[in-house]
Amino acid sequence: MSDQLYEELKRAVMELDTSGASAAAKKIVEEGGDPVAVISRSIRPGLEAMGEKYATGQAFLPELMLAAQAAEAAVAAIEPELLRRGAARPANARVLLATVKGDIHDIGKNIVALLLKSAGFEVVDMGVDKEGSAILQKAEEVRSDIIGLSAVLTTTMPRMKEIIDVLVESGKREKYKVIIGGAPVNQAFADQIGADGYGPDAARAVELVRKLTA
Ligand code: B1M
Repeated sequence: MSDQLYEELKRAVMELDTSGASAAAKKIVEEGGDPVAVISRSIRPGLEAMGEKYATGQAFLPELMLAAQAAEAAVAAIEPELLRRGAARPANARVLLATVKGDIHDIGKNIVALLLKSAGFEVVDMGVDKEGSAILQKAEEVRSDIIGLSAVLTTTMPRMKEIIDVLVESGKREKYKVIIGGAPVNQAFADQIGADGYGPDAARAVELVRKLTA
């Protein structure tokens, strides 16, 4: 697999080219490329570069939205291959995922959901902008083993701590493993708020879930 196709996909995301991004992603997997590398080598760097342009005033919100659409089209193009790879594996634990209240970023969380499913886990994805109380209610309802929280804004990181605090106060902390992720989150923050783990990217989030449910 040539590096050129990964570059082409990254460029398509940065050029807000939805059909080009979809076509490049599809081509990579058709030519035997690793769908996980599509995320780490093309989609994430492409969006990060757009975020940098946004932060420095070289791109504006509409462009971010279009880049997100191009990224989503690329993810959709690799989804069948990712799920096919995991199809033979049985589900061995249930993971509840949500982006916390005040945050509508979901591309990273959706990739985590996809990779978890591909690894054989059952995923209940609540979506974005979710209140802690709703997340905890859902965890009870679906009897999840893991609660996975995503936050991409620095301003929404404190919602993660609030959720863990409620678990502690209600005597339910031992019932669930709580994992966190998202660009501004790190291991030190996970330790500080008492999370059971932190996933720097989707592939390592899957490893973490495997370890916690072994
Ligand atoms: Co927004 N945005 N955005 N945005 N956006 C960022 C996050 C920002 C860093 C851009 C910048 O300024 N450089 C900045 C935040 C600054 C800060 O927090 N200090 C920002 C801002 C400011 C905003 C708005 C406030 C802009 C505005 O309205 N003025 C607004 C906020 C809306 C809200 O949430 N309330 C906003 C809106 C948007 C869009 C809607 C346009 C769009 C989101 C579309 C969508 O998600 N459907 C968007 C986008 C696309 C971005 C950037 C460019 C890309 C985010 C992304 O998808 N990355 C982002 C810049 C950046 O990240 N550098 C930016 C790719 C994705 C694959 O990576 O999400 O990190 P990531 O996920 C990774 C890992 O983190 C990990 O695995 C994933 C895959 O490897 N991971 C987990 C994620 N969740 C996990 C959970 C786990 C484990 C691992 O366990 C449960």
